[in-house]
Amino acid sequence: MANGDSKAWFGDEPLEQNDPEIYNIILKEKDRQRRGLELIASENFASKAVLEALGSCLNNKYSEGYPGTRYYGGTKFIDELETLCQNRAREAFGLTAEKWGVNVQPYSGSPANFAVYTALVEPHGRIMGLDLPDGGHLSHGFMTDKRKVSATSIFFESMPYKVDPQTGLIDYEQLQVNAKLFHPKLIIAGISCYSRNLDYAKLREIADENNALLLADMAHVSGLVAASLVANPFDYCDIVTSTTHKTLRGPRAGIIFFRRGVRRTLKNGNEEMYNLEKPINEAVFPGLQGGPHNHAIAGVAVALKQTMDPSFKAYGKEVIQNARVMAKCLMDRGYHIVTGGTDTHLLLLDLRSKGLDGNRADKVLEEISIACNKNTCPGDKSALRPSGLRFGTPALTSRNLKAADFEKVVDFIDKGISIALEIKAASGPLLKEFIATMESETYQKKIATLRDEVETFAVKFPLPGKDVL
Ligand code: DSN
Repeated sequence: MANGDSKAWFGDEPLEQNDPEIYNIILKEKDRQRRGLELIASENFASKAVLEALGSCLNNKYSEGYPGTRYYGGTKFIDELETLCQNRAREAFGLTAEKWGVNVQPYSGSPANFAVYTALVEPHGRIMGLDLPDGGHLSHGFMTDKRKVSATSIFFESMPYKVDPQTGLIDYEQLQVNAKLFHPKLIIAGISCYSRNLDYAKLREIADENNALLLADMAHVSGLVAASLVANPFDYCDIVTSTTHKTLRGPRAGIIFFRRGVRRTLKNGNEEMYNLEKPINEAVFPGLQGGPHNHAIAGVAVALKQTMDPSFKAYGKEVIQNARVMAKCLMDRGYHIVTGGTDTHLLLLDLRSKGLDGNRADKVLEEISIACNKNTCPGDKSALRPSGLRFGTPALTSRNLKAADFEKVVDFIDKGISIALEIKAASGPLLKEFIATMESETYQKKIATLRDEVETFAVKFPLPGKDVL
């Protein structure tokens, strides 16, 4: 705040003057996003309209409770906002209020999942999700033989299911056998790194055999579900959670859909009704959260409206096509893609056949301004020594890169991996030795030349929302 400027006390100074340190960090990050190629499968660029909603006065308002039943005054417009967001959420996924309720208050995907477990599974009750090294998500109950890593595995008993190490495809048969022994209360159909459609019908069958609930965590693919381009979890699942910032292209937030009405008809002819709404709403608030983030809810509502525009379906189609182009181009260059391709926005490159690993490849790609993440591949023994790289196309497709541009992106990746292989051959066996060699003058020169090429290419594609800080 400027000395002696009484106006500053009212918070009217722009960020640039009020806090140049933070302002400059934001500018540097924005420049990094502009110059680089963002291939992290869970990231995207939210639109200007979403960013404006996020930066609005809605940030200021507390509104603990739900529309019509708040614990604070002044919530007339917040009620209007949250109700509109709920209705748009149902509309975006083709759902009716008769069959589906929705909670738009979760702060993000992990809290949304934890709220569902808290609501529906008793403490130390049993759940089954895809194991993290096999492409599942931390919040689905990850633990190792040494440590319960995710709080989900501390407060609930988690038995994972796996992919077949040969094909990389989910081993539904083994899950079916294990479920009969483990008797889970809840089965989770969700992924963080699995490039194929989930077989929700099979998962429903397994859940029914065990009288278990079926939760889909569609975080990665929710935009593609809204665009009707991948398998639809709503056809089979009791509960569906999602983040809103991945393929959905909204702000960072979470959402929970839950079924209403008749669950099933019992043998005696009576109908069993779903009882999900009250426990889930109470688990979110007051169970786990306080006031909803109303600026985020506004951003979610804006993003949901955008998904209903025909242009969003076109965007989703390109996201998938671009991922397929990347997978094909990489395979044409002799790389191994787990499962042999993709049905979605992401692909998993297994570097074992090239004699490289995710840690080393990821380090060099970051140096050449390509952001992706190291990832375990089927059969990997440790999440700390992953063999692969996960790539996703939602962010760059939002920057309007087309199929031919993704061929160029693969060319950059291939060149980066070649440099990583050279560095590996010239360095000792430890990662720190690899990094020391990478930082030597010889390799820094090569890296700088390639980084210039990547950045010259990337800046040709404007960032959505570029006018918002
Ligand atoms: N971190 C996200 C991902 O990369 O899949 C999920 O939370």
